Amino acid sequence: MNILEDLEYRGLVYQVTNRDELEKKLLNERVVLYGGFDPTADSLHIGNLVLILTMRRFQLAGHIPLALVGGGTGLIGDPSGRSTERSLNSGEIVVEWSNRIKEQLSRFLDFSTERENPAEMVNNYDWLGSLQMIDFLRDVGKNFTVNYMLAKDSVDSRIGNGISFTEFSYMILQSYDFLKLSETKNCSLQLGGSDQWGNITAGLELIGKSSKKEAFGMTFPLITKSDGTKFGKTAGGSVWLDAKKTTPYQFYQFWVNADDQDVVRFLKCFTFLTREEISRLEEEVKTQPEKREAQKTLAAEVTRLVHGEEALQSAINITQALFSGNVQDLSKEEIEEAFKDVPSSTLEDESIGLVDLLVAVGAAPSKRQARQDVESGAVTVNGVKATSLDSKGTELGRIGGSYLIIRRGKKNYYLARFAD
Ligand code: 629
Repeated sequence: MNILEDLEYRGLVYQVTNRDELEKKLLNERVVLYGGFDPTADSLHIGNLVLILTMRRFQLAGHIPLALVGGGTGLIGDPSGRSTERSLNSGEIVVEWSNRIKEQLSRFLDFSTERENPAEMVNNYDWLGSLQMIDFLRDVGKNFTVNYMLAKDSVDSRIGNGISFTEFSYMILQSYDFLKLSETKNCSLQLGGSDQWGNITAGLELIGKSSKKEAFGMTFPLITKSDGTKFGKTAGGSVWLDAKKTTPYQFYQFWVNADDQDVVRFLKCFTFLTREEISRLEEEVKTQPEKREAQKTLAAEVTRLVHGEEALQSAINITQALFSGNVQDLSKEEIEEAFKDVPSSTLEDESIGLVDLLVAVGAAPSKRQARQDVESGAVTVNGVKATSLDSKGTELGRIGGSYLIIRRGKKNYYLARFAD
């Protein structure tokens, strides 16, 4: 199966210019393609992952991906897909975030110059940062009519709320990037999510007018969830690729919780499993959904890709310990990883009694409620059901040397840490 057919099978082709021409080119040549990432945060998140993995698919098929970090465009702000103006970040922040994003991107593509098609990293600050205003308006701006720009969705949808001249100009900068990469790196294809279609086609327009180079654009659909909630968000916020912001355990949990309605679609676009493996898992969802084999496979594959084998094993280990209640076996690091976003408090008094402890960690709003919860058998401490109202902190044991894991009901966890 050729790369374009594979992407179509995976549901990764939404819009594409000149599909059949592009297919021929991809079959006959090593194509240089690019996708861009603006440093709008200190980490990439799973919303960026489809683009990264799609670029990797192209590299595996023999083509050359250029990962563009928007050190220049990150100073301006893409209005695409947003209903309000962004606030500007300082130059120092954008440089710092660009560096972190470069580091993250470097893990997903192969930059080794040993191979025939090494990936390459570029930063558009390198050419946008030194642009001269008069030159820019004469040489680049003249190729766009305001009429054309106003008709773009990213601008049109903001006419009501307002859009600054800064964000209005963004599409010209992204277009200029495409032209630059076409001229300097022989890049002939830009990829992005469907929110990028306007910027990508503006670039094709500019290339068409200022050079005679052949160029294509392609988008994938933005990932949706069948229940209508926004993909990539959890109660704790975005799902980040940085293990310090979203721990591998949290990351694994995000995927393991995928709905039966969504899991096959996610397997197709977030893993490198073959059609056969995906069909088999699809069958499992139909015949034995309670086993959640497709979800477990999805979670394992994506967690391994992003965090590596060791972090995956520890995420699985934590998942099993919490499921079986054998939390005593967890290490200090695993507790910190598992409970990063659960309410936690540091206690000074080691001899605090259970009832006060439950109030102190926020597991109960009052002592009365705390007593009632213990008496009804709703509370476990370190995996063991609490029975005695007057157990002391010293008698409850410690995990990893300093932690008490408190659970109220099935799912409410609290963490108490004794000061050392
Ligand atoms: C300069 C900047 C370019 C080409 C692209 C860009 C970035 C682009 C953008 N992309 C999103 C981002 O940076 O804003 N203007 O977070 C994001 N992208 C991945 C997908 C996307 C898109 O990184 O394209 O559609 C999310 O799925 O929103 O010369």
